[in-house]
Amino acid sequence: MIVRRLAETIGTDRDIRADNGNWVSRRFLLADDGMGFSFHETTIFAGTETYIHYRHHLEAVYCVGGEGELEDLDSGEIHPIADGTMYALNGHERHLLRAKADMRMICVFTPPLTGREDHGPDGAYPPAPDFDDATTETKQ
Ligand code: 9YT
Repeated sequence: MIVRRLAETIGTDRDIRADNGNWVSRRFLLADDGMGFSFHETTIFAGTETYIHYRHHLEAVYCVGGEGELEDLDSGEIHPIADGTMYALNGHERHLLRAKADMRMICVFTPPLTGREDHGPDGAYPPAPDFDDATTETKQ
């Protein structure tokens, strides 16, 4: 069994701040925990806009605080985000996250992040080389 508390992750290598200052993410579970997914609490800071495109991962996100919007750049749809909203990127959608108030997001990735990733200039993480799963197929 694994038990971790948010306070214990602060200041460790599981506590990641984006280079652009838009978000901070605490990675409770990573690939080497052996769960088959990774599990994060990410805060997207008020007033920021972040471009994201996870070419190699599927992600589900559940907002538990704050307010903002999600723009699906593939469909053009804009979705309000607030406490109680879940979205799942089941099609590697390119998207923008805009926060009006700090948004607390609980996130799950498959394949799991290893912990070394930062968003590249293309808004994606690199592929997970050791994870053999059809869901990792890329969309360029
Ligand atoms: C909201 C969102 O997409 N969070 C992703 C996780 C975070 N960017 C991280 O831990 O790198």
